[in-house]
Amino acid sequence: MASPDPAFRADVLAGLAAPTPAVPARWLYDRRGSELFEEITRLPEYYPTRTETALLERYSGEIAAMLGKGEAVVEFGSGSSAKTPILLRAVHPAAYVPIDISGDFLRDSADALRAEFPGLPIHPVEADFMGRLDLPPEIAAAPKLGFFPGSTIGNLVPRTAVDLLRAMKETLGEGSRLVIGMDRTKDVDVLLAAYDDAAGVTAAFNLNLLRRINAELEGDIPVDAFRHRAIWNDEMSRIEMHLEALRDVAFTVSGQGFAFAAGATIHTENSHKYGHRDSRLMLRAAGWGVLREWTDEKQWFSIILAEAEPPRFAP
Ligand code: AVJ
Repeated sequence: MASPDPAFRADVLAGLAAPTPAVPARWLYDRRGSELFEEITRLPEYYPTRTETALLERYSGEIAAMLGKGEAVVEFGSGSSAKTPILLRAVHPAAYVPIDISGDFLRDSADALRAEFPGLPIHPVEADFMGRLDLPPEIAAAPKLGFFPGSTIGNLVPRTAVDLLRAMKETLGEGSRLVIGMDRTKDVDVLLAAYDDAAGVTAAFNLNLLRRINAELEGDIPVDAFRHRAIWNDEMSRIEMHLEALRDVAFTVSGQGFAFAAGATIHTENSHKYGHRDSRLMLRAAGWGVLREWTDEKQWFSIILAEAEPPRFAP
């Protein structure tokens, strides 16, 4: 068994005891969780991945045409992204810098890209990109293009999203550009289906958190006493994933006792959805000016090209 991660334990124990029980979404993505998420991206109901991929295939030439030569592409949370090659083929960058907190993921995806793009210098950075970080000295002189696809920004509440966007600006520097994917507000039925699919893959993804707690934190949570719920929170403009107790249930995690009444929930993930003006406002709040936005026919997803604005006097 994997040795217990103290941060995981601290988040789970504090989160389950909180007045509104919640566990940070990043703990959903262990090996099994990441596999299940990959499966989610192929579901008929889950439109974001295929919509964004189609947008990149269609418009990465236009994106490239708006950039200079010799860009260093810096990808935040590169994971096992299939979208990266689409951008790299169009942009012909001078270097590629994948940043990820998981060294294993990082090395695997860097190896795959080295095979596909021989001659492209790749400088992986194993780091948490939530704060400002130092880029490899090899790309110091190159203009920077940040890449943050997948609507990953949607996981964060706006306050944290703005912190992250500002940190990205500090990492990349003034005058840099950013290509970011953001999921749009849309018909609630479409959203709910995407986060509560008929095959039950999203349910398995959510419930996997309880299995992970049991396995890694000496828990005895009866997993079958919980069910997956996807809720549209209109006030916050987000889909919320919860685990809802089906009956009164008591359990322990790392020796600490918890009780949930039937109907009580553990909040496990947010997926914020942004309107056209919402995304611009959030980017501007972090110092990014929008240069252009591309969306699909249904306006379900958008790809935005932004530029890090210099500090300036304004009325
Ligand atoms: C990885 C955060 C982009 O919010 O759509 C998908 C995660 N959770 N189905 C999203 C997710 C359940 C996904 N992101």
